[in-house]
Amino acid sequence: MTVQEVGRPRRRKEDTRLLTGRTQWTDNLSRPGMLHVMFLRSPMAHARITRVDVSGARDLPGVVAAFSGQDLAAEQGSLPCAWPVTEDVVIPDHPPMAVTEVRYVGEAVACVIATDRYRAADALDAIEVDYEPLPAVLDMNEALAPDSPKVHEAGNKAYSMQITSGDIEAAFRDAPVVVERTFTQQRLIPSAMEPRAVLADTDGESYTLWTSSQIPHVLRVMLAVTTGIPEHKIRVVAPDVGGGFGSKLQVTAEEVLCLLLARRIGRPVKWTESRSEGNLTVHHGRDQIQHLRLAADADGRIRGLRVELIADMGAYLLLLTPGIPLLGASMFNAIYKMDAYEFGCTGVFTTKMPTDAYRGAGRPEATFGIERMMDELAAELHMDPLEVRRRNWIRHEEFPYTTISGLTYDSGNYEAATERALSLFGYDKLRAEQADRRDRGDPVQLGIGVSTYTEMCGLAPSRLLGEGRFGAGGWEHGEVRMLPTGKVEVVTGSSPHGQGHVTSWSQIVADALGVPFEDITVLHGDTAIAHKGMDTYGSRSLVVGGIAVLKACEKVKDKARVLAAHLLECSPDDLEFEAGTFKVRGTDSGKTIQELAFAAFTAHNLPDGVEARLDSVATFDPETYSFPHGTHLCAVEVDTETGRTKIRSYVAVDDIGKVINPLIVEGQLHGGIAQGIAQALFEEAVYDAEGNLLTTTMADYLLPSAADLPDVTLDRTESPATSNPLGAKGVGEAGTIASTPAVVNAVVDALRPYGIDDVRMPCTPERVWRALQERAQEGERP
Ligand code: MCN
Repeated sequence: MTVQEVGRPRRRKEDTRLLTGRTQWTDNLSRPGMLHVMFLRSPMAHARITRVDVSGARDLPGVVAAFSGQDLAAEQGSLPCAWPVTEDVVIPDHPPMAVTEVRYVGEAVACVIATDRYRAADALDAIEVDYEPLPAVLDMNEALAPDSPKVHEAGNKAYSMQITSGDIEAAFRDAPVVVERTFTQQRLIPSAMEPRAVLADTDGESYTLWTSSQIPHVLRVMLAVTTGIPEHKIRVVAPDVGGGFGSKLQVTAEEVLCLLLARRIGRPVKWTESRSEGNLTVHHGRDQIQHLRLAADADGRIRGLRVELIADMGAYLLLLTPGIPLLGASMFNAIYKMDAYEFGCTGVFTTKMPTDAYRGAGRPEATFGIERMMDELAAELHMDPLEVRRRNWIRHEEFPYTTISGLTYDSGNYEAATERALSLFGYDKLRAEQADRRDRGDPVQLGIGVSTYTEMCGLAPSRLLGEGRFGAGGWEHGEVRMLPTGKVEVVTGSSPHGQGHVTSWSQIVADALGVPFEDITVLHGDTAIAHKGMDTYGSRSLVVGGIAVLKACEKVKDKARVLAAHLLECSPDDLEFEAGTFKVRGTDSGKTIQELAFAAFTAHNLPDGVEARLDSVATFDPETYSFPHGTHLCAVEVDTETGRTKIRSYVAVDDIGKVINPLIVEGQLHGGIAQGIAQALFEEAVYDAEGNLLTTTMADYLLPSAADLPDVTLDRTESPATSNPLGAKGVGEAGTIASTPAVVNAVVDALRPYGIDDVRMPCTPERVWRALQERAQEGERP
């Protein structure tokens, strides 16, 4: 009997190599004659460049070349923005190396190429740059004021847009309850384990770029468009990639520049960022001000929701910058029914590092907004936060359900996930303890936070992306090749960088073709091997890329059936396929798929018109997005004397439909939840009044360590997706999206008796302590 692979908690095939140092990180790669490039970066947030003199650097030992932005101006083009969200969005020119003006600290202004990176770094000191300072623009609201200094000639507004559904005026008119809050989504810095690194080489005619990227395929197209090098002359390789979390979903200045520099000097050029260089210049995430108003009836039923966002674009629009806040546009209404919804967003330029996709991209922000509002509504009505959610959520028998923002959720069961979470969490007991601590005036208060989230992932149907003015499609490509000896080679357009696709794709193929898991290899991340692809982001790889591979398997089986029928001298309809063998129904006669692969290879006896190959390709473009959901519950202890928050318990029950590999899924959730907790309690990118980033090191930018994080209790419920044949939903971002509001709701819940109804993220001990002191001065006591 063959074991079903899909659903098995297989250990990852990738890990033996990854954990024993036999990896191919970009920085490990070397090419004959390779040189190293280092960039001189602007120390000013905003300034005119009046002079750059690189001649002092050129004379230093080991230095091969040095260039200013002016030297590259004719060939460097402008970094692309592929999401012109509105007709009139302002997309400023964005030279990879600044030529006349710098607009954030860290922008490259010159570079040195030398025989090693240390000589290159030292030589940067010999470059002279004269700047004429211009005013920094840091605060989003101030940037929008008419008298604000301008980041770009066209002004500081990149775009604004509004969507309304239902009669929003009527929903708010005479509403018995209106809750209004302003939340800040602080700026975050993605911190992948592997810093960014690029190696470019050319033979004078064609180019190869090895880069720590999530998007080798998208990058190849964009490099061709940006540099004018013909697409067929560019090969992009993403070797082993040590995480990205959205930060490597980018066409970076350094990638474009390394390619151009290799062309200039005709030798391979490598750049690897230092951690502090990375904090300055990897694109940042979040950074929104959210103004929300929720109108409800006295029994807690939501009438309408108004959302007004101001989103910090930073100094330029990178690949997806303006679209990121809009990924949350259909998500603020979340799992709740309401009569009307209004969403408005203004994208603002400031003199800071541009923002772009960071795990969840737009959806964590939206989920935070609505889940915080649900708790505030509950507090206003003196109701249990779960009860107010129950009164508003879509009931399981109502699926498929088209929400007020126009998305149709295919399946879900919020009741089941919540019930399971409640029993694992011991909700009633914790509420009793909370009441007791409040009564006793315990300096350590207990807070309970709820997040009943959903999200929209699996990006995505090309048709819908087109309607949203996204610059590309959302299909994925898969290829399955039976080798002569019966082994299987899978080629995927997905580009894993920690998600374990090699393992989960092997599980899918093992079941589909009836071949052993060990007999399957998965190739990816090289445009010369995986010719087509749309890469990995938006928790899309399984529900788009995995399905493309499954579809390719189905086509391989169709071909194999024709060959089997020919060899077994029967009709294809008389064959049944089970556990890798085509059998003539009702007999013992059959052919294994491995035998058929060999028969296709020898080609001695093929039916007329059948080619000597057993392989196939498929492209999958789903009809809709993927809508995982779940209930996360968090209990915190907040020390009111020190402001310190300790997460006491955390329960996450997620519904991601059918699961391919439960072990990988657990890992995704653990990592995701850690990242969401990090936003709630730890991380923040801080700029000073002149626009200098203060959090350039890991001592200043506080990433939580394992010791700061709680044990997480995970469980699952299962509402299979109807949008793909596996019934699976995406999971890569779910934990991050769900957890931030669960934690902040818990902190606020602990502090509510002190008159506190919000703490700005990250809820550091200092912020909590200050909030308590302010309320104490106002006379608030529990
Ligand atoms: N999976 C499964 N069953 C499901 C859903 C998923 O077994 N029902 C498995 C998949 O087969 C895959 C993994 O879980 O092996 C993640 O699948 P998916 O949800 O499709 O997400 P992607 O593979 O597209 O990964 C992207 C997602 C995103 S958007 C970010 S950001 C993120 C994340 O993945 N960045 C990561 N997880 C990360 N994990 C690591 N280690 N490093 C990152 O940078």
